[in-house]
Amino acid sequence: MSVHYRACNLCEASCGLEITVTDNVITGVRGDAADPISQGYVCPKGVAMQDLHNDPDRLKHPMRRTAAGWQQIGWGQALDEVAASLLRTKDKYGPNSIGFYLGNPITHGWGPILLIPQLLKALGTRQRYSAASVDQQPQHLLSYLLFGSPLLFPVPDIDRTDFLLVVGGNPVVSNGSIMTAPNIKKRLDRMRARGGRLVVVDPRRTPTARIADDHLPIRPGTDLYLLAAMVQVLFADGLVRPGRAAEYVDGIDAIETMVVGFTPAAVAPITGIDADHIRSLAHDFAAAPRAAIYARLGVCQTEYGTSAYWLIHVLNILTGRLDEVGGWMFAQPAFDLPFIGAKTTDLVGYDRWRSRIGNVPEVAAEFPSSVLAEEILTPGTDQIRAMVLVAGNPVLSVPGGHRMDEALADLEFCVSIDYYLNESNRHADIILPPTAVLERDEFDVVFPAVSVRNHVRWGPRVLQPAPDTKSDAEILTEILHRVDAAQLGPRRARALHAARRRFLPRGLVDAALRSGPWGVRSKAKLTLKKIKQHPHGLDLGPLQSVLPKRLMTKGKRITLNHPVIMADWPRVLAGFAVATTSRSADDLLLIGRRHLRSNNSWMHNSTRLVGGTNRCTLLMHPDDAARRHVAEDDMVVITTNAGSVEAPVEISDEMMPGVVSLPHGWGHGTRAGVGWRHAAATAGVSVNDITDASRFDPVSGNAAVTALPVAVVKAT
Ligand SMILES: Nc1nc2c(c(=O)[nH]1)N[C@H]1C(S)=C(S)[C@@H](COP(=O)(O)OP(=O)(O)OC[C@H]3O[C@@H](n4cnc5c(=O)[nH]c(N)nc54)[C@H](O)[C@@H]3O)O[C@H]1N2
Ligand SMILES: Nc1nc2c(c(=O)[nH]1)N[C@H]1C(S)=C(S)[C@@H](COP(=O)(O)OP(=O)(O)OC[C@H]3O[C@@H](n4cnc5c(=O)[nH]c(N)nc54)[C@H](O)[C@@H]3O)O[C@H]1N2
Ligand code: SF4
Ligand SMILES: [Mo]
Repeated sequence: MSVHYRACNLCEASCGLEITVTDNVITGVRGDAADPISQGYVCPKGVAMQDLHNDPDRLKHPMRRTAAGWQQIGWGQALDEVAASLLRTKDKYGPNSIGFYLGNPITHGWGPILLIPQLLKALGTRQRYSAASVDQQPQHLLSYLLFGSPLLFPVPDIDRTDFLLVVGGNPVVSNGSIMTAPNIKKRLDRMRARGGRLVVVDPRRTPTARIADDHLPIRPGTDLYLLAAMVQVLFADGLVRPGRAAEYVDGIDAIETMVVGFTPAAVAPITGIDADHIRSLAHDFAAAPRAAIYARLGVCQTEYGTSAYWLIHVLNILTGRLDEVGGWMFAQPAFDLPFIGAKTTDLVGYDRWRSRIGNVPEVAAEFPSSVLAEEILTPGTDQIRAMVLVAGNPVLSVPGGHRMDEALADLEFCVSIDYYLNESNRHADIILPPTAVLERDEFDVVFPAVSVRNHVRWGPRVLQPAPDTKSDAEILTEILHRVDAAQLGPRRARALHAARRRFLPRGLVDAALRSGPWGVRSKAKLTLKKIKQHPHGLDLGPLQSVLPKRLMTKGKRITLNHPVIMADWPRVLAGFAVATTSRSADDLLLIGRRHLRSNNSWMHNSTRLVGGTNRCTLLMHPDDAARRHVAEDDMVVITTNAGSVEAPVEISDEMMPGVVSLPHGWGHGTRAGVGWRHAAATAGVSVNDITDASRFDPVSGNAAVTALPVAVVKAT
């Protein structure tokens, strides 16, 4: 038996794990008590990581789709065919006929993060799509507009704050997002134990709301108005005190006139939160010695995601929280992704080009996934004819699932790098399965950049991979090599290939660490070798003030009244003018939810995670159920302008009346030919079969999957 220490990479919390292995089989997983950041915490998914490694449905060999079904083929042949097909498409239709869809797990692997930009560049395509545009695209855009890098995110300094306002996030269940804070519940409990206050704004009384001092149920899709009213109160009541930020933030005064009409009295009937409560919330927030507002999906996944999330920054800045202890701070990662990403890729920018369908601006070199299906299906110049799917499942994850199905089936060529045969890559021509997480060395290049405490860890391989398997990094390197050989000639390609194999990802990470903020010229003197000597990871201490030095904007200044927001504001005002205050009892708004034992669409093959309370049900308030004569577990038909699905009802007063909730990532049994057998045998439907792909924030392109109008009737 051997014992290994390794961070979990299933979610952003990145908990340290202690993994015991006998004969190359995992025999136990628990939290690593010596991990300085997670201190022994582990959630059920971390424990279930062994199921992934033991799963008989996991793909281990390249596969090719033939008329007679899937056929196992060798790596050499598979990689040759992939490169040749991509190059053939490029020759025939031009570089923009090749599309990439990058799924959420790419952020959890150093291979994809460091190599995909190179493959995109080698193929010369701008057709880049990812899960980010169903998730956090407003946050990338605002980080670029305000701080100069789409990867430079402030996080709440929760270990030192006295007041945390959470808007549209459920970190006790999601374990935190764009905020790496393992064992968040304990951190929040500690905050409350030292006299701090937790306030949650959410249409549902979530597990996070349940431990809060104050839960404000809000009508979905109206956070923008609540936040604008809080800003209005700050100006009206003389509470604007930006502190040190006044030295490098421009445009604060201009905001007063923007929010002048958003009085608490005007927004109360729209949001469902009464005016006095809004006013006292603004006052309490401003008065707290240390405070931060944090927001996630409930704010981003709306038609006003960018302007709404901008108000999160505005509130933090106007009350002097930016870059202050206990406030809205920046991590300083040893591998400085916000800086390196800004300097070495084309991510820094906005609206440099637009999508062919919908004319939507690129954000950090990406188009919205909501238009991907139409980009594939609509004839014309730059129509996508080949797709590269990496660690993604857009059929279940992107609005308009049926149309995505049609689109992927219509391609001339599709390759997927994934170790499951999922709802999306069942349409692929070739699937290249990488080794799973514990079979590869790993260094987290992403999440220390959004950590609530600075840290760094090395993740050594825990299990020996089966012979003749490849990691994501090796697969991408091999495809690149073949593309280079065809485009640059064998000699240059060989030289590049040799350099990449020597340097990527390990050498690059070591070089970045040495020259980085904690590198050889700093007191920490970090190198990869030194980090490897600390199997539990290295604590680099609490967050430090870094502004204005760390800003990557021109002149290191923040333009708070940014022209992009000013240009969107007339739309915001127009929406406010027609925002409905009167609603019929038949109207319902649909929101999503996550379960502690879920992981988007892809851990439903683990028997220990699925079942019990982790089911695909429609949560509904008792009054709404009674009005529809619906009882617990009755099947109901849920209908939107895009279609209908059926699910059993779960009645609970944790829902706000008029709001229902259906989780995403389910419905594996509704499509033929998926490879995860337990998942396919599990009941459920895909909410993205009824979400509306035409509903997105036009500024960032982020899908508006929350606050979706639905009708619910008892199934006959
Ligand atoms: N309606 C609605 N839709 C949503 C959301 C919502 O709240 N509501 N949430 C959105 C959000 S936030 C996200 S992030 C997306 C997620 O959307 P996606 O990223 O498209 O989907 P996932 O379910 O994460 O699927 C991940 C795939 O990656 C594979 N995989 C896992 N690990 C690895 C690896 O190391 N290497 C490789 N090559 N493959 C791997 C898995 O087998 C799986 O097939 O869904 C979005 N869709
Ligand atoms: N267990 C588990 N953890 C996960 C994941 C998972 O699938 N399962 N997925 C990971 C991923 S990819 C991500 S992006 C993160 C997401 O992290 P979070 O954003 O914390 O996750 P959600 O549970 O989607 O939280 C969104 C909250 O917004 C609320 N909400 C919906 N609409 C509105 C609205 O209009 N206004 C307001 N104020 N609130 C609203 C919902 O009720 C929900 O509680 O979680 C990550 N962690
Ligand atoms: S919270 Fe769970 S899934 Fe997330 S990193 Fe920790 S153990 Fe893994
Ligand atoms: Mo996400």
